Amino acid sequence: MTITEDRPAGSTPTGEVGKARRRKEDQRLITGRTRWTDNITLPGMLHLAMVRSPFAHANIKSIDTDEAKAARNVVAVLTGTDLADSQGVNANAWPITADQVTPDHLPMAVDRVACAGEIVACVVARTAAEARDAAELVDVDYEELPAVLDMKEALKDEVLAHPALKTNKSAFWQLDSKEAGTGGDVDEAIAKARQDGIVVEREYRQQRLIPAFMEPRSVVVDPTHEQLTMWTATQIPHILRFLLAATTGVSESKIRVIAPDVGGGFGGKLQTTPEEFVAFAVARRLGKPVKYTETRSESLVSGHHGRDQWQRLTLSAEKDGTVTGFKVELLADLGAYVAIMGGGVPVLGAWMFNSIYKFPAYRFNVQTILTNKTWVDAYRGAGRPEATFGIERMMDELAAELGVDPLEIREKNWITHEEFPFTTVAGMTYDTGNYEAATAKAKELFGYDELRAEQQRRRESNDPVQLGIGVSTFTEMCGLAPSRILGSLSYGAGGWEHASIRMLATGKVEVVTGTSPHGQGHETAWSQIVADKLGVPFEDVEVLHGDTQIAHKGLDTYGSRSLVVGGEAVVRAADKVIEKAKPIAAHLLEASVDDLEFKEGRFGVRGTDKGISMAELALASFAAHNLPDGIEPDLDAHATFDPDNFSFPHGTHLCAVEVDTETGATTMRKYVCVDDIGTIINPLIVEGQVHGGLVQGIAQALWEGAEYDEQGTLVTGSFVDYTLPTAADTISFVTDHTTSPSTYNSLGAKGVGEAGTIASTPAVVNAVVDALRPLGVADVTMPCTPERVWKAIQTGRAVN
Ligand code: MCN
Repeated sequence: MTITEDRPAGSTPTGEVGKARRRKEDQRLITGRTRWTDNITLPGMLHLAMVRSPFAHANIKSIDTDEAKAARNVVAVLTGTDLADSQGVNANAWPITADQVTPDHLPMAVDRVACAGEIVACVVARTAAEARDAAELVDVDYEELPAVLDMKEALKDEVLAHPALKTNKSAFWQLDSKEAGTGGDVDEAIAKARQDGIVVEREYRQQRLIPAFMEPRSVVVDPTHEQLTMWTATQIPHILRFLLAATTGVSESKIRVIAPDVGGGFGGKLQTTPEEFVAFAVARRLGKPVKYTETRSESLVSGHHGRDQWQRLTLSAEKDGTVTGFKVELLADLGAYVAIMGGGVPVLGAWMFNSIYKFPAYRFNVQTILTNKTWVDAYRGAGRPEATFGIERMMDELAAELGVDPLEIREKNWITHEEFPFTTVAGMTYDTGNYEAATAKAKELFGYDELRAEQQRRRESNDPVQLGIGVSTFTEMCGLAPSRILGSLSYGAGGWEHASIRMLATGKVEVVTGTSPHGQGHETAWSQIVADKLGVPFEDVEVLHGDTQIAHKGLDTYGSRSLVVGGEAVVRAADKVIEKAKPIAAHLLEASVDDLEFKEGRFGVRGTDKGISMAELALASFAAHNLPDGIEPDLDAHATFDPDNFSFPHGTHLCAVEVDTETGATTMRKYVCVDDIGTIINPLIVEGQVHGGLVQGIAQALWEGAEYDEQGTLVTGSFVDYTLPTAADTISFVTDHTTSPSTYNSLGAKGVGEAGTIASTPAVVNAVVDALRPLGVADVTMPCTPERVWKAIQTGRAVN
């Protein structure tokens, strides 16, 4: 898409919303003029290093800390036993069923470790290097225990990840359309299709991924004042403060959590981490500030992982391709512990596997499993990429079985634009969308018919380099949000967001948001919203965030929620500012409130040229010597927004790849995506979000994957083995939009932060499989490395 500084038709008079503003935060972020957590230095600050288990499962028989304690500049060496009464319990707060089996997750293990990388001791020294060196001297005597690493093996409960729990099964969760009254009987639909229709059954693997943000996780804790202050590279300062208080007994009012500028998260900083809890406990114990910054290897092994599912999928259809039922059975590996949203992430699939389609019967269930691997939680898209992958692979398989074009099968089954609002077979009501429009635009930009013709030519000439065309449509539920719905999904989670607007005496505006950006550009987008609402210059708006002392209420940033929930809270706070300013304006203009109109930052008296600006009103309110009786000298306003529903962006992605059938190498040829995210606040930010998301989704399809050996050691423990994409690996994307405004917020916006990741993985895998179909290949296991593609060609089946 070509992005211009012009505002689109229909945007507000001051024209900020819709403008491709460069991000105001970027100057400081990319010139190093900011303080990342690791740059923070406090007087007398000590440094922490962690001693981690090399074993996937072991009893800790003894820990000898003498040599480490005697090392140069070491102040303390502490074990889980030493911190037993003060370390808290890490984030087991949100189970998905009342009977979920949940192992206690102590930040530092006491007598047993359940995965490699778990912390067993920590060293506190005057410098980070000395702490790390001394950590090598801690001698831990382990008794190795049998480890269960494969989730299908774990189901048998023969080897237990946590023997005391007596099972590896954590929770079973099901949604059945017949039971819920949202659709028919899926078993009947499948049985009928076996008689006179078609049934497609497949099993897919969603490999384990590792969120790889640019800034490693880092935490500083200062206990030297009455209030404990924690700076941490987190996405969730507010949730973290709540969980620290709830599990350590320290009052919330005595804890201040600051997320300074944070260098990316992608869901990987959406955890309360053991390291944060250990740093908190150690600082309190020693009464001194402490800092811990992880190494990249530590990040890979013990930051949480994402995805990791087996999907058994059964799709039934009539012979003309009309789907009659869809059954989804998932196994989801939680790893060794239930992370904060670990149980909830796969459950999100319940509402997403049916995607943009009007299936008449549906059943989704998931069994979550404990194994002796690193714990799993949200990674960009969380639950929705997995679901989109499953259904979009199945739609392609159905098309292939029926010998029709994959777009035709989708068109036959999707919700048409006249049918909105539409309540799906999973019980979710989508408000707006236009799948036809997005697909038509994508087809045109892609040159679909021409590429199909080229594919045909190559097939006919037995070209060793085959062309594959991959289709993926998607919708997602984002803007994590409606507290009532989230409450039914997991015990305890809410989804509102808070904003305050402070009118300063000079007419400048401070916006305090409960969202906690870590690369998404909220300072810019929120400034655009407020500039338009209050009619003040964009440059006059300052956005404050990520400090629980300043933004005392908030639920932070994840789930592409910030704009549609937090941005709308900002809108509502601005509306309140205007309402508060109105009587003051009427008083100063000697007019009746009813005769005033507010336009482009000024209250005017209808039918006259008399008016007063927001800046003048801010000063008048500050001076306070000429206010109407009973009016407070204060224009500040607060708002909390909890929407009635999620937002449902959608889109159509088309991908062309060239697969060398002699080497198995895949090369991207063309990628087109047309997303519909309702009103766009800042097209430049959105473009960046889409590009980043696409690269992550494509990387899952082609390159990334966490692998363990038989002992439970992460063999992809560095970027040498864990293949992150670089700019050189991708091509120039063609992006565009259609617009179906959301009805669940006044901006009409839908979230975008995860869209690219959700749709791109199946688009690429569908393209790879499409290239190979004439060779008898119907699946390639992700990541589709040259080796796997080559083996699939040789064997005619997906090979791990
Ligand atoms: N936006 C817009 N118009 C829309 C929708 C969004 O202009 N219709 C803008 C918003 O104003 C915001 C940005 O796009 O500046 C993303 O908005 P939103 O979709 O609300 O997503 P969040 O801000 O809540 O960000 C979370 C999302 C998630 S879940 C992951 S994972 C992710 C992502 O954002 N991680 C990121 N994008 C990331 N980008 C960076 N640089 N780093 C990460 O870690």
